[in-house]
Amino acid sequence: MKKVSVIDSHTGGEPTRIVITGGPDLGKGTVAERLQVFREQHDAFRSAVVNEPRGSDVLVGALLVEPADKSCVAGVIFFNNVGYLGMCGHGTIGLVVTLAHLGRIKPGDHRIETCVGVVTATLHADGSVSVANVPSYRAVKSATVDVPGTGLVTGDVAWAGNWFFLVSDHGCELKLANVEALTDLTWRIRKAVNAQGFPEVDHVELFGPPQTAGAYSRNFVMCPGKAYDRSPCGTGTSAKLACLAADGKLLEGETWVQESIIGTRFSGKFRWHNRSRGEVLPVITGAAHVNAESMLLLAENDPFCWGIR
Ligand code: PYC
Repeated sequence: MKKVSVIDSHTGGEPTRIVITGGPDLGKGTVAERLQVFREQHDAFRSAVVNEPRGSDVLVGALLVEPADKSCVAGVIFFNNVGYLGMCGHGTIGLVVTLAHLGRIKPGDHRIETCVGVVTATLHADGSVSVANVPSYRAVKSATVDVPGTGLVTGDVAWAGNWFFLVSDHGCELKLANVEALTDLTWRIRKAVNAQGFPEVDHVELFGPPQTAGAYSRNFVMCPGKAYDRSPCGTGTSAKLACLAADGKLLEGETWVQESIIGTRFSGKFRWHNRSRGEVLPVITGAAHVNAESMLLLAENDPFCWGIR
């Protein structure tokens, strides 16, 4: 029987399960190199942690690893029901709150090595967390794709630690009662985008008017495993900032308040990283709450030990 200790948290309603002990040995190297070993040799472990019957499609997992960059407090590999994430904003906020819960960090700045680069997280005295994400940019403005059952849909393609297709002109109301229709639409958009030359796009993000005072916009974010993000999505909000910056609709240092489909919020700002290349450094702020400390038991005689896959 293998034992795996995990701490669960949620960030604006979106869950993160962090593997504290009992994870696979991924050898030495950078977090990006260890991701390769995880993916090629231990993918069943990913499924065991996040998939049913221990987890659910919405759960994002995070494996703590030794950082190769010794200026970092931790290395982390994020994963979900179908694979691996480059970066995860809500998950990084959950990680920082979890490390504070364990007494491993105090308020202040903490560098974290991810698969796509080092991010800096600031744990504030009030428990909220800001994450300075990897350089982010819009790769394509106004790409039009033909979506079966819908017709032409136009959106921007942006990188912010994951690849996003961002759509404002979709004609749907972004409310929880529409989740099934929104899931269906974004899933068809994702397929169409990937079939028409943007194979790297893993998340589709719809935008609409906010429903609470003080927010600037509401979003619905479809993740690669067909679960929608309950939070406003840290990398998705970073992608939005990159597009707003590229359009001159948000200036360096100005605040953007992004509301999720369930009404939770992140605030975001950016500073230019390389203006001529359109690259920004987004900073996303939100809060997370630890809600479980558990021991997962992996017994080989359990037919679903490695998850339902
Ligand atoms: O917050 O970046 C994020 C994220 C990605 C997928 C789910 N959440």
